[in-house]
Amino acid sequence: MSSPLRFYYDLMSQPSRALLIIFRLSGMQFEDCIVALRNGEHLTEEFKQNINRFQRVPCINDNGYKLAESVAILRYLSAKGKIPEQLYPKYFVDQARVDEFLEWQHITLRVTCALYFRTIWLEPLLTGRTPTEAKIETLRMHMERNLDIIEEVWLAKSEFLTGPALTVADIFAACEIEQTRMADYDVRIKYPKIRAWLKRVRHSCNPHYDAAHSFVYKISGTGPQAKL
Ligand SMILES: N[C@@H](CCC(=O)N[C@@H](CS)C(=O)NCC(=O)O)C(=O)O
Repeated sequence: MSSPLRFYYDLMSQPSRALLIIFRLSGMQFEDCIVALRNGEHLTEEFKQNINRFQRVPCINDNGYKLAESVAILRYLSAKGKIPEQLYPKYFVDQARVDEFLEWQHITLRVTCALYFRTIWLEPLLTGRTPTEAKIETLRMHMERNLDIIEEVWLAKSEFLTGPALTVADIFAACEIEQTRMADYDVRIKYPKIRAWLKRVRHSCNPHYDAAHSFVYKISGTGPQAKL
């Protein structure tokens, strides 16, 4: 007998939130397996042996089949018919456009937003050391190089990143950008198109978007409605 898909995640993790929102929008059945990264629950030998050999989240266990990497998980579940094609197109041309974004974002938007968050919020918490102003400035510049590309290239001609409607590309990107709120970065100040697009993404994904970002809102002290 098959058991429901187990989904391991932490709401502090950007790709975890993206998959959670996608799963909820897809109406998928799954078992919530929350992993508290802050308590090092992923660092145990048991987690490594039985859940994810890379000791990261998100990851899944689909009736004994273990898989890590958010984009691989998305493609696997799409191939199984679990993700609606409005979110991840089946037609190869449209799918390639979404894939283009997913491949682009990993080493650009994700790396630089995550590094900004880690250095300004997470590392001081873990080590007690705060980064220098010069370091913050360099990280901000690197991150903004990619935010510029979102504003000027991806959002140049369309309401959403890869066309006129929401896809998983928007959800992955929004979750990365929302993470920077916790490092007191407000993307809305410099980027009017990103600001309007984030509102559209949130609106298209709610109530799941706000639920997935509950910790981000709480820690940053800035709800989605916060004024500049
Ligand atoms: N490329 C992976 C990234 C996974 C990842 O970096 N997960 C982080 C949380 S966002 C994690 O589990 N970190 C735990 C650690 O590094 O100890 C994906 O897209 O799933």
